[in-house]
Amino acid sequence: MKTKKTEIGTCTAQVKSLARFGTPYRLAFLAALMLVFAMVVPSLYTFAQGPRVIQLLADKDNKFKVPGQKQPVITVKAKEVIKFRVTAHKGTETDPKYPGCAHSFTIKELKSQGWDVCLKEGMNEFVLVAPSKPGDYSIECMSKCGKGHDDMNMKMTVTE
Ligand SMILES: [Cu+2]
Repeated sequence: MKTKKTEIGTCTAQVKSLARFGTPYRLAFLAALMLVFAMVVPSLYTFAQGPRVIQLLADKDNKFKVPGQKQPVITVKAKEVIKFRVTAHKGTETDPKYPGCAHSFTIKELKSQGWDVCLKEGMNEFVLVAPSKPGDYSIECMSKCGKGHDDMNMKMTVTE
């Protein structure tokens, strides 16, 4: 009995000293865990939500339009993943170089990165990644669509 009591006593003392010793580490661990959580949760949330959707109109008067805006200008973040939902309506001409396209959605310097999309009559949905270099870009229609085609463009501002 006597030995057991002593054992328990030693054990309790050990646990106590461990707890005292462990507290700052445990706090640091908890802080680190919270930090990781704070970093992971918003990105998970964004992931679950999917990319931002931008709706546009490539109209029959051969103009790009942003619903609710006077000027067709969009602002995106560098490297942002964007889901475009573009409704296209045919102009007066169709370009044999762009068969089946009412218009095109093109940024000349970013063609190799997918920024050259054929806009078919009706709804067009596609995902693109914004360039990494901030600045102003011009989205143009390259498919000759009739009167106004040469001026068929809109601005995309890329922020950091
Ligand atoms: Cu056009």
